[in-house]
Amino acid sequence: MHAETDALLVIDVQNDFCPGGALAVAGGDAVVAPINAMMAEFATVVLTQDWHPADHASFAANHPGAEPFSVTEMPYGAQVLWPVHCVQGTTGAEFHPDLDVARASFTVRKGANPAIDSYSAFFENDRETPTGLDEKLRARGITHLVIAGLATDYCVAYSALDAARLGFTVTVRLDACRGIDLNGSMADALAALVEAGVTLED
Ligand code: VGL
Ligand code: ZN
Repeated sequence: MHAETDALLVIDVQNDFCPGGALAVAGGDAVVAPINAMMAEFATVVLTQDWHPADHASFAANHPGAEPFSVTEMPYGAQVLWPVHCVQGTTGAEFHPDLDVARASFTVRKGANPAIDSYSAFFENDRETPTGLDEKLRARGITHLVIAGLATDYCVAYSALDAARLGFTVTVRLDACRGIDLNGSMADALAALVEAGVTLED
């Protein structure tokens, strides 16, 4: 069992990021078994859920002429335009059916503001609008986070970098993560995590 001050943060283990989903990550469903096993070791387990309205600005379909996986400039910086995914209330937005959601202390939904994407569990992509997760973890006395889920180079990495910036010690369990790897994003993310002092384990 981990210390009471440790929490497991499970990022976006949703149907649309698993094989057959709208933004499938190769081997995405392979994270479910190791994450379920890890859950038993933590008193605090937090799930995140990518939760977009259909008119979300991160969807290529909402930018006439734009191809999925192209990059556009938003007021808050560069934004990849994704295939439509994790639309609120759809099957694609649901957690993988084998994920042991009953073990969760609570769930953080993110990406609901149509004008701004939210990769991180802590902040929207402007890096300043908080989701409330920081306060909730502090209220429970959490100081260390173990992070796993999808996708390594987007929502897992952004969450881990923000957690480190907020003063948590952070471990990313790469064996329980899978990535998208768009234009070198995996190598960039791993380098940024190391630079931020995040421990990488597999
Ligand atoms: C994610 C792209 C778009 C993720 C979410 O969970 O990593 N990636 N929305
Ligand atoms: Zn998304």
